[in-house]
Amino acid sequence: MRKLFAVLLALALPLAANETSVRSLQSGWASNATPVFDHGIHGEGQIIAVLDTGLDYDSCFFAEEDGSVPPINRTLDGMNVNLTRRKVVAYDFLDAGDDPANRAAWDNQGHGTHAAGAAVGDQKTPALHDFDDAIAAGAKLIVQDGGYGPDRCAGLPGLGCPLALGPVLEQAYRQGARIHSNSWGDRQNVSPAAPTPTANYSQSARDVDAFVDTHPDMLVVFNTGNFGTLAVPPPSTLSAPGCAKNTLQVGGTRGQGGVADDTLAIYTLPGPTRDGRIKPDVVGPAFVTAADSDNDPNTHNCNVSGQPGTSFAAPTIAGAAALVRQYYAEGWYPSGAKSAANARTPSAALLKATLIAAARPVPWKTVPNDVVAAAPVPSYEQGFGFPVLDDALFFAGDARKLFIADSANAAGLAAGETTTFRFDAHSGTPLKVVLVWTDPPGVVRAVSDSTPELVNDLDLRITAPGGAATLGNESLHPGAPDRLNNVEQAVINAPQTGTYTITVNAAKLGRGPRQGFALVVTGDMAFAPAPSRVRAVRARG
Ligand SMILES: [Ca+2]
Ligand SMILES: [Ca+2]
Ligand SMILES: [Ca+2]
Ligand SMILES: [Ca+2]
Repeated sequence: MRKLFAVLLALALPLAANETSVRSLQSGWASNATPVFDHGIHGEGQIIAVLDTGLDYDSCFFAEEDGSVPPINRTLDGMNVNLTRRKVVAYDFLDAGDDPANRAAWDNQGHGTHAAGAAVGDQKTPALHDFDDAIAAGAKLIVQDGGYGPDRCAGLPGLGCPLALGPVLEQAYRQGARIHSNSWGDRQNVSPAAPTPTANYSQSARDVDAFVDTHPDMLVVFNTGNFGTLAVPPPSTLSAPGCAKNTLQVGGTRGQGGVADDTLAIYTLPGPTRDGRIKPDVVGPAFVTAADSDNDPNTHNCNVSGQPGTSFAAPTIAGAAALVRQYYAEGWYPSGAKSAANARTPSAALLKATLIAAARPVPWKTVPNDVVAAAPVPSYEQGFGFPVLDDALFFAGDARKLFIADSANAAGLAAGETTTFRFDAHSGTPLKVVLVWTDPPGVVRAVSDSTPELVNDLDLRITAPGGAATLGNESLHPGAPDRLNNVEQAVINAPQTGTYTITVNAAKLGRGPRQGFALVVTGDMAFAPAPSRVRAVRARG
């Protein structure tokens, strides 16, 4: 099958790239609706940290009214933070070679300003969406400036390699970030002749998994990296540490100059990981028009640029995650109306599960000189698809409902235990279930070693009214449970009217005593109030 329309459309509308993103991420690529913005959710109360080449902080997308310099930290234990600022609440210089007195040292390259612009860039007020504003214009920003120095291990930012990520993530966490966006990784941005990334479980991948294991409310987002030439990239070429287990790794839709979110970009790097896990997790817009640097923080510039690359898909999805986080933090769940009584602190696993539950399969992909049908999801091209937030977030009056469970490890499952949820479903709306858990860190292994990295193995199962079972990610291994991933999805596209039973079973715990998890269920259903449970799982506040 071919699809030429998207290519023509892409060439016609390149300057509207971010305007397209803020709509497609809320209501889909065929819609102009902004149902999340319409409920006053633009990222307010959320802080995203962006670890990149720095920020041109006086750009109109980030600047304070008084033009003041952001609070600067020059050591990893620095806690100079000002939460009253509208945008940049802390600026952490991580590269000892950067001197804040040197104007060019703020964003040494431009990449960081564009990434931050894709996540949280905002002219004027967040309640008003201005042209080229980000999806999370209401969110605040912590800049972690890694400088810039190209190398073959971590192309962007130029922190050098290996990089001990734990203390860097810890700094952003202590300063208040609960979403951390990264557009860099092993062997990214090397020349086409150089080796591509290898989808391996590096020390830095283990660092991320260990950090989220001990800070389970920090969502760490990474891009896949890009193929350096306009050819179909080989399998298992996405980048570490983004391919760790507890990350949300983001591939890309669109292409050079395109805005078609129903079409995968040719350069987005595919999985699976070396141990066979599904990565990326989702895809996002990988051609973004947003704030751009002029390499001088004393110019009051307001320039934008359109740039291709999964580097800009990751912060865009980090912005979408900020909207999801605000939804839970403000207590929109379960009533669909804002309620302080229902406010909760979502785990990273819950944010990831919600974004995956919101994901629509992207039907097309770009190949040299053509657009062809994409593989069905979950796939190693696009993971679970492109998040459309209104598909998961329930607002009062919506036909499609939302049910969640979010349990910390202490309230989770012991080995062999099963939790059961029952739902009375109506036909006509797909029933989708996503299970995500923050898995203990794995073992650093060489590229040639495909030993599974999964430590704790939970299994998802849906049983239909007639008794037919659907297992997590079953299309990848028909009739068998998933033994590799800490993300499992099951979808009933045409449910019957009747009672569906969802179970989560702890098939194996490599590290106990218990494993928590997040479960997200969407569909036209009602929670059946008398579930039979081996052990109840409490929703955590
Ligand atoms: Ca810098
Ligand atoms: Ca604005
Ligand atoms: Ca400037
Ligand atoms: Ca499993």
